[in-house]
Amino acid sequence: MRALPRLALAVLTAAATVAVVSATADAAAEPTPITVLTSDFEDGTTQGWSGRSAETIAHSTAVAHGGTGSLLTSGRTATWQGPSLDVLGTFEKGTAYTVSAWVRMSSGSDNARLSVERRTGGVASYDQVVGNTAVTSGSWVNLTGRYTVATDVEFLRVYVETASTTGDLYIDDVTASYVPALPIQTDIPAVKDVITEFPVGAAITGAETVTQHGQLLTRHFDSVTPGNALKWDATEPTENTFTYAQADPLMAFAKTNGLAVRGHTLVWHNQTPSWVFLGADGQAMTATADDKALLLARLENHIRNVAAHYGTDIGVWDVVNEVIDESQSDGLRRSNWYNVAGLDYIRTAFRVAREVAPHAKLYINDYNTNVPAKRDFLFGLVQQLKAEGVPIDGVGHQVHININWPTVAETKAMIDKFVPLGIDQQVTEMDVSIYTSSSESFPTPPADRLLKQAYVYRDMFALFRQYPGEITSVTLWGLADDNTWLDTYPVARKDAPLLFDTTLQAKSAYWGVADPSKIGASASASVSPSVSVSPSSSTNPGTGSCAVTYRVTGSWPGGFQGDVKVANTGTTALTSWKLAWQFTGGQQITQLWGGTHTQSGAAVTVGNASWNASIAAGGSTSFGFLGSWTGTNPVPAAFTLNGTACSVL
Ligand code: 9MR
Repeated sequence: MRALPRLALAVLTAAATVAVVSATADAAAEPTPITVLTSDFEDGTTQGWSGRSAETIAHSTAVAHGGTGSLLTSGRTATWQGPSLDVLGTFEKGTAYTVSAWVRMSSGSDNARLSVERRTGGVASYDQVVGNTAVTSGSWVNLTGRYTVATDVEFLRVYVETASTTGDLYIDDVTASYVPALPIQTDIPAVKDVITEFPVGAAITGAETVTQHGQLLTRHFDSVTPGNALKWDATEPTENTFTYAQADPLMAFAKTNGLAVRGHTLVWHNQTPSWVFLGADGQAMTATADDKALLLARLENHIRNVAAHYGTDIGVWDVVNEVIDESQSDGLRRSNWYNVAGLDYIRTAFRVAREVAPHAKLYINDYNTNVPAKRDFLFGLVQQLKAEGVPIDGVGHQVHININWPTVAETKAMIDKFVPLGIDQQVTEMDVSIYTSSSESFPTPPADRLLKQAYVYRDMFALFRQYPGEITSVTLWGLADDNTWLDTYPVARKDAPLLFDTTLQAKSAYWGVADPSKIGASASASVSPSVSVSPSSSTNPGTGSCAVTYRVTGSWPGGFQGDVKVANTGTTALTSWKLAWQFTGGQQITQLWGGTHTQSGAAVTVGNASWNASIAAGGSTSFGFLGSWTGTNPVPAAFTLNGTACSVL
């Protein structure tokens, strides 16, 4: 691997409480990162790495991922022991770092993890940057994930550990880098101001509460759902030991900023520690009376503690999550919960939640509720339980969808189905994948997919707004495309399912929600939209003065990414625009979004897309592009907008 410059980090923000982790598969899809840490072990030293305990850390030339050197850890006596590096002075609070390490066993095989230990006030927390990944002695395996320190810390170390064995392991070519965040746009409407029929929310981790992310969140959203922090594994990792280290800072942020909170989730088959399902004899529970009684007692204890801890601060609870499986003849998921306790786990969960949180709306939440078979099983279950007196207040539709699926009509049928039950409905986890199959993968979201996605958001929100009496909130499963679970599910690839892009700027999807007139009067989402509209060639009477900001946001051998902001500094609105410049280094645009382009030799002309044709006086718009270059990549010196020279910022 080529050596990367070691850059000193200017500022360490001294505070932190929660660190946030999310795996990403494709950091390369982002603009060029700034590298803050490189350990290539090519200088014969351990480059500051040490053990976490008494294990031995040594430079090695036995194997290497790149060059001739690597780092060997031997003498491990526990799986959590491994090579670790102090990053307290390197990682800045609120910045999302992509951390990458190559790992290899000396012999045998295991699963390796990339983790971070952080301490606040002397209390240690352990965050997983990359989860268990199979490693062997035969080849190097890359672990890459994203990590944001979101609260104050006095200790911060990144380390590699294993899942089961204590064999010797090598690491090499460890890097950490970040993409500088852009300021959020303050000249666009707030989603929460546009959508007045119901509150609009976003799922968050600590990373969404700091710096520009926190600003974007509070500017556009009415409510938040902690994406993982309230789940069982986070709140009761061992029996009757309750920890709120992840959730408390998020709750405090919500309170300070007047955000409502959806509590997610009290009962689920995932992210539930294995001890929950072990009987008194330490064996896996079965459907015996004793095991059932113990399981329901644990469930009751869990809900009493977690729901009581937050009291009235949580106005809605997803009491049970994903209990339907339409492939079963009775439609009920064969989870450990069901296998041991039958439907009584659902009855108990709602009864106890109502007792502890009588103010809260209690929800049954599920995905694919648009699928008729699943929808109908869910309907039947809610109907039955309500008839029994189980206090279910609402049905949560997750709405994890994609640009081609489902149709608006099927989604409407989903909502209509539950109306006769007289219960509330909420959209709880909406996102719109740009992919339509597991075999697709794009390094950069293609413009036509993003436009189609915008139409889906437009049409789905238009539908939801037709049900102001039934739909009582809509939550998106994330804030911006830099942090989405879809980057690793169903396969590792960069997805872009939300309203804001990886640099927190509004996408066409945002305009689909906030002002659909900006994305053109397309056909409905189920029909392929035209990608863009050629700019008008007529002269624009409104042309006045203009200012252009041209920025290279990423650069790599042979390629680069650019962002161009066009500001109308005149006094008259533009109704269409055409920006022209000369590339003097032989650069060639290969793909452009937010406009249409032509290039003839050095001469580039970019016209507006259909949705950003008008630029108000004092307003601005932006477009981005990918280009190729060789030799040098000089920034264009001059631009004209509709034929008039602009100032260059
Ligand atoms: O967003 C969550 C992700 O960070 C977790 O890794 C994942 C693991 O279970 O759970 C994700 O959230 C899920 C939610 O709790 C329930 N519906 C599906 C969501 C996406 O998987």
